[in-house]
Amino acid sequence: MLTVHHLGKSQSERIVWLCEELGIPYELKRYTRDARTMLAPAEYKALHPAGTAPVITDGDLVLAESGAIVDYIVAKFGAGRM
Ligand SMILES: N[C@@H](CCC(=O)N[C@@H](CS)C(=O)NCC(=O)O)C(=O)O
Repeated sequence: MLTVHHLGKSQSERIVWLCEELGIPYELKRYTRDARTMLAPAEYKALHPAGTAPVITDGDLVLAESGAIVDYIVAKFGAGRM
């Protein structure tokens, strides 16, 4: 199952939008920024060495960088629609 690790107020909004537009099955896991520092929680930073949002997981795959994530999702789930 594709999981979108969604950090509020970040570029991961793009990935949620793409999944909704394609109508694909995915799990949304939400993470909240620290209310004072606005930084991502340590749990989020630990997902990928880049420590940035967005991140997706799909089986054993852990992928960062929004452009790479868009390419991956469109290639796997786009069915030639884009
Ligand atoms: N080039 C990266 C940039 C990712 C990036 O800088 N994300 C920001 C949020 S928009 C981030 O995670 N910053 C660290 C933080 O907010 O704690 C991408 O497109 O995915």
